[in-house]
Amino acid sequence: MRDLFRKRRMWRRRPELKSRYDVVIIGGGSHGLATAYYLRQHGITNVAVLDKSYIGSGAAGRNTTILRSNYKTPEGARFYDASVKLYEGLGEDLNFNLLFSQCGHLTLAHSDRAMFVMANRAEVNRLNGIDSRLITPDEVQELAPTMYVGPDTTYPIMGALYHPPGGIIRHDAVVWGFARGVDEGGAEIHPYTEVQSLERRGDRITAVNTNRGRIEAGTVLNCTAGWSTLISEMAGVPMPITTHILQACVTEPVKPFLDVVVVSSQMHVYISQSDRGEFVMGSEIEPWTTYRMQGTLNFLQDLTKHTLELFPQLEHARLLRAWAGLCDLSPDYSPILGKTEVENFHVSAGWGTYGFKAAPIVGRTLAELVATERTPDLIAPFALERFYEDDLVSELAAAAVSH
Ligand code: PYC
Repeated sequence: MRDLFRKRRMWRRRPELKSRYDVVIIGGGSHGLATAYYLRQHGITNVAVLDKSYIGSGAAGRNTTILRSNYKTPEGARFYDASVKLYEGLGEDLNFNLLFSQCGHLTLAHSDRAMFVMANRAEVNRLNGIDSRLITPDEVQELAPTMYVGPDTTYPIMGALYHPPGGIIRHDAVVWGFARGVDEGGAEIHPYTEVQSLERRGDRITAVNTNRGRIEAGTVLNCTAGWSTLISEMAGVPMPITTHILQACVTEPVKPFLDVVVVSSQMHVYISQSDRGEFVMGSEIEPWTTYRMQGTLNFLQDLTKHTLELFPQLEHARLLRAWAGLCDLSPDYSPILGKTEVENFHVSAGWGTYGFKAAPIVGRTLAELVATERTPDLIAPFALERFYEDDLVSELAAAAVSH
């Protein structure tokens, strides 16, 4: 039968799995693909990236595209700063237009307590060389002249944490750019390949069983975000993670009138305007644990109510689509990254609502870990062991939402 597909699109179709790879990466989202991409820099190319669905179908395709590094802990701020810096050069690296717009990021403060927390974050950020400062309501208005900042609102604006390098990027371009780079480098991308079990002998994973056959593996990486606990269970590595849904939605395109990312953790919203003119808006995680990615009416009601308080101009804008994604939340809201008690099974998990921002630096550091068998300093604080040693990295209250 004639092949209906061009021989080569962004990445090649790989009809069969080999019987063995040096590295098997479970999860074909931004983290898994980035890791495969950077492994090539260490000369490791006998690599398979497996995804149970299409590439970028999980958290990489369900976020609100925001990048920033204005975290609360020095460990978090340094780590995400390295990620933003990699993102700054990523379009050129991948030779792929990622539409990265460093339009700036505003976290609104509506109370004395919030002002105190923002001042604290600004200090931590600046001590780590990150451009981040507290600004007044007048400056907020200057940066977002179309936003309603009047006093007669439920949540008057007392100031904001302003983070100029923050912004938005085209999320699916990040996935496609990494995937094309992975393919060019010789690694294999296998969508629709679901991991069903892992074979473990002693302290090592020896094979990965999929719906398309059995693969022997030198190293196995779990980069599956919302499903990370299920894959880790297969390795006999329990994870202190709960899984929740996070919802977002987008309006029809309207004329450009917002050129900064606006976040309010008290109003539970983060809002930006895409290059196409759509307003992209997201909210809180839902408090219950679930894998059911179904949207709720409460979400739409609360989100649109608060968005209209800030942008009454959107009163007649129609919503085009809404979606939900899975968030794997760790107890201290920092990621769980690197080695586990199983020698050749490493994880990128526990990202909560922060995962997409971290993709390039996760890829680079995990690739280094695989190649050298040493944990890079930047990710050492995020080891799974911290929960056994009581050495937490609390990013509580540093999200765009109120967790
Ligand atoms: O923490 O920047 C953030 C974020 C964006 C969307 C959800 N969380």
